[in-house]
Amino acid sequence: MASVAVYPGSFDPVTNGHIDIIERSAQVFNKVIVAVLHNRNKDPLFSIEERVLMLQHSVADIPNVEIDSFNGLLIDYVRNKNAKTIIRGLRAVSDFEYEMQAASINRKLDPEIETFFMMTNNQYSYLSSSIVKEVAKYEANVDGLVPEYVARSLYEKYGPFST
Ligand code: COD
Repeated sequence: MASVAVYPGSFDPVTNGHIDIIERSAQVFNKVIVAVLHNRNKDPLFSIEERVLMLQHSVADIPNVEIDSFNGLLIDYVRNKNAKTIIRGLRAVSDFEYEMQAASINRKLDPEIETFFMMTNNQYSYLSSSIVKEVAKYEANVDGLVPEYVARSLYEKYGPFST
């Protein structure tokens, strides 16, 4: 049976930390679906279409990765995709509390679906979408933090990088 895993997130925008998790999980699972949450309550910088497009550009060379978006409960989406695994990345202890809560509620909702945690690559342990937006907002250089296409998209939102 082919193993299908879902890597869910906001990806506002996708960073090199996310890309690292996607690349490594694509080596473990037959298929990885990166699922972008269409969250109407939050106020994202990038629209759902922009976030999906940035991901598509960034992982176009990995054949077993698919980009999608979802609404509602993650567990329903995962079940509908016939996936058995949710992938999450862990950076620091501060991630643990939220991740444990989420994994526990998802397990309660469907005990057949497991959450797999992947430790961040040390070089990306400080990296988050929020940090990247903060840096870009003040027109500092985001090279090495995000894929090239994402850097260009940030440039379009915030203006040229001056450092
Ligand atoms: N290195 C490694 N991993 C990283 C890095 C990095 N530098 N940066 C981020 N990550 C990991 C995060 O820890 C996370 O696992 C993943 O990448 C995505 O991160 P974000 O910030 O883009 O996405 P989140 O954490 O905001 O996504 C939250 C969900 C959308 C998954 C969650 O809110 C959800 O499932 N919502 C649907 C409603 C639901 O089902 N709720 C119940 C369960 S919480």
